[in-house]
Amino acid sequence: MRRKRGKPVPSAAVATMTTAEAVVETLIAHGFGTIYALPGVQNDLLFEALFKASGRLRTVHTRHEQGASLMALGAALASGRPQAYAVVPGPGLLNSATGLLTAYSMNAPVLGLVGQIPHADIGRGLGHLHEIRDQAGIIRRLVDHAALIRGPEHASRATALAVRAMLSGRPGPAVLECAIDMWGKTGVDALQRPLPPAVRKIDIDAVRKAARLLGAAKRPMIVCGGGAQDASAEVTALSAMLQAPVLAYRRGRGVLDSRNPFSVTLPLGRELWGEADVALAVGTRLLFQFREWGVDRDLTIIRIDADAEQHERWQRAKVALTGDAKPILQALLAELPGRNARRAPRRAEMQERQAKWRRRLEKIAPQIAFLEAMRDELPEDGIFVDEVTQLGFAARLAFPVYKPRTFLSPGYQDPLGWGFATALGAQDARRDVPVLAISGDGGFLFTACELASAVQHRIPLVTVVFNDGAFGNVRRIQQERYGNHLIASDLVNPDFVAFGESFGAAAVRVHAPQELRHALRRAFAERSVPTLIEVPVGALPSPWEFIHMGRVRGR
Ligand SMILES: Cc1ncc(C[n+]2csc(CCOP(=O)(O)OP(=O)(O)O)c2C)c(N)n1
Ligand SMILES: [Mg+2]
Repeated sequence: MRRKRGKPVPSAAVATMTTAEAVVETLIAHGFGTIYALPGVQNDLLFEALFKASGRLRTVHTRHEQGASLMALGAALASGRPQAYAVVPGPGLLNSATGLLTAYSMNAPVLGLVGQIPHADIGRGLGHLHEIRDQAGIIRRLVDHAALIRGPEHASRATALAVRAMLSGRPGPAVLECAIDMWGKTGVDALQRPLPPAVRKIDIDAVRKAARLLGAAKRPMIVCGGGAQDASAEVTALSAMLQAPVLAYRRGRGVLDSRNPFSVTLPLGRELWGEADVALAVGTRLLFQFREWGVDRDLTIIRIDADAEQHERWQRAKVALTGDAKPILQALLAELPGRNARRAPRRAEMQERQAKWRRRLEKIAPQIAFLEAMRDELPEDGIFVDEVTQLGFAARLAFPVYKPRTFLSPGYQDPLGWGFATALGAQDARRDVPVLAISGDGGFLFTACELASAVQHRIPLVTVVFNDGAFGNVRRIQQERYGNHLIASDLVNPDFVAFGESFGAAAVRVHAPQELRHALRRAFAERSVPTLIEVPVGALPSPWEFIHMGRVRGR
């Protein structure tokens, strides 16, 4: 008799399995191919299980737990698949917290396996190694789904439930805790097959209403966030049908190819927001729009979001569709043709307006010249990972992105150090395409210890460090707003070339965009070891006037 999908599968082999082995087998059954991890005594038996399964599940160890969680995040973002990491409790968990927090803000499916003190002593405050008060409580503040593995019979199902939770509704990270004396216990009764994620039925009446509103709109516009990354074809078709510009700033870049003149980023996007009569928001918080640009009665907002609660934040949308963007947009595309007004082509207008903003962005020409060199050398499907640095701010505005999931920019967390470590995970998960990370001298050293992991695990990431000898962004603010009261913003740096070479990476220093071009060409052709390229720069012109531009509606 065939078992129904989702039912536990008992087998004779599981009887001798440990809790750890059940977790590992369940991860493998869910398609996990790698775990990013840093060992310690609480998890010794988990690593013993990973050792035995090493032909089927790779363990990539890092030098700091922040590296482990960020690498898992980068792998999840680049592959579009859930990824896992494992760390010890207490400091291990806290060291990994930036990655978890960023995964939460980016709705990325990252599973943390976190050790615990002896099961019976949890909560007793006895002072076990790495004990932390109310670890479960701390975890519950960081993720929506968390569980303590209570015994071998619970391990496989707990793992499957965590993976399902990560992929249901608004995706996001999850954590499983397991005590030092629980990993090795036997008594597994069955392995849990993957449980299908919860899928919402599409509200077809709401889709028809959205189609009517969009079809009648005079100046429709689409705004994409990270939730639109898997709906590129649909957004592209809808943009053409409606002659609607598609705005993406960070997480939504690449959904509509930048070579399409309807693909816009911030300054032009804000201008178009001020003119739009109907806006379709796809998987975005609409943060700039609500917080800075304004809304009014002349603008009808239609939202598609995986999270029903998102519709209630700021103000309720006229039409609120909850679920995955792709099938909802497919339904919308099917409903629209009969309702769509005849539309004059806007291509020439969009080309002209793009050209006007390109000229205005010449204010940040030094950054743009470096971005052009990087874009020209990075293949079309190569992945660019930004960072909170001058070149990162410019990239969010002006780096052309051709494909979904090829521009990784953290959401609202913007944690320094994310770039290098996250890019390592992206490059590890997507060995088939080159990955390019950029950092400032400040951000790079947050996670630079992972150069050792890059060399050890042969991850051929190319990293460009723009070195201005400062927390440049902070320094500029101190100069411009606080009467040049410079404090805690100057940096004494290592020799980055010697630093990179000492790890066994290829390292080079270049000064001009043209030199950067050649260095990148060599690095992408070689790809046998990680490459570090240092670019010494002076103070760069401020991009902020193109980012925080103020209200355009609802004055
Ligand atoms: C974890 C974290 N701590 C502090 C900050 C605040 N911060 C934002 S930009 C910045 C300076 C960045 O310096 P650098 O990486 O050298 O880039 P630059 O601005 O010089 O190009 C700081 C300290 C942050 N974003 N993240
Ligand atoms: Mg700097």
